[in-house]
Amino acid sequence: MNKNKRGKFIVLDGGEGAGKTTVAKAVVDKLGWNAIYTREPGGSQYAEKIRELLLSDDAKHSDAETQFALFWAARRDFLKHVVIPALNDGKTLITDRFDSSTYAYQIVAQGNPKLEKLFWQVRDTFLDGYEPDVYILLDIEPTEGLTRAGSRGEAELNHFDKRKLNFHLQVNQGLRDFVLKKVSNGEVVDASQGVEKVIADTLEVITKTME
Ligand code: T5A
Repeated sequence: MNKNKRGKFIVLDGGEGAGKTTVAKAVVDKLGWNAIYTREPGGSQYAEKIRELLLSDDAKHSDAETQFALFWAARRDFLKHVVIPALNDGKTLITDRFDSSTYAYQIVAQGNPKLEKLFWQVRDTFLDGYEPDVYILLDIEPTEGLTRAGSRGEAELNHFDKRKLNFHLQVNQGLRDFVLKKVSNGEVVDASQGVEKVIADTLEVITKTME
C-alpha cells in the first residue's frame, strides 16, 4: 500500500438488492464528517459518464471484454480523481462496489475465465498500490436480493438486474470466491438480516479495519 495514504478505503459489494447503498450511506452518517460515500461504476465526473454508457439499454448486447475495459477505465478515473486525493487527505472512503464486481460479473457470471489473468495485471497497474483496506461482502440469496431490488419498480432496473436467476447465482459465487479466496482482506456480513443489524455488523468490520 502506498506510504502517503492516510485514510481507509472500504468496499461494500454484493448482488443486486443486497442493501449496499442503504448500508453504505448509513455507515457514512454514523462515521461522521471524515467519511465519504462513493459508488461504482462512477464516483468521479468522467466515470459517471462511463456509468451512463455501461448501464444504458444500448449496453445490454455488449460483451464481457467491452464491459471489462469500460469498468476499468471508469475505475482508473475514479481512483485518480477521487480515491487517491481523499485517502491522502486522511478521509475514510466507503465505496459501493469496486473491482470485486468486475471479477464477479464480467469474469465469473459472464463465463470468461480467460479474462482473469488480465484482470490481475490491470488491477496491479491501475490501482498502483491503492488497493482497498477491506472488501465487505453483503451476502444474500439472489432471489431475496432481486425481490428487494424489484420493489423499487421496473424503471429503476438496469440490464444486469434483468438477467436470469442463473446469472445472479453466478455473480454471488464470483463475489464469494473473490472475497473469500482471491484477496486476503475479505469479510462477509449476512445481509438477509434486518437492516439495522446489517448496518451494525458492517460498522463492526469497519471499526476493526480502522484500528
Ligand atoms: N457492475 C458494476 C458490473 O457488472 N461490473 C463492475 O465492475 C461494477 C462496478 C450497477 C451495476 O453494474 C454492475 C453491477 C450492477 O448491476 P447500480 O445501479 O449501481 O448498478 O445498482 P446496484 O449496485 O446493483 O445496487 P442496487 O441498487 O441494485 O442494490 P443495493 O444498493 O445493494 O440495495 P439498496 O440499498 O438500494 O436496497 C434495495 C432495497 O432493499 C431495501 C432497501 O430499502 C431498498 O428498497 N433493503 C432492505 N430490505 C430489508 N432488509 C434489509 N436488510 C435491507 N437492506 C436494504
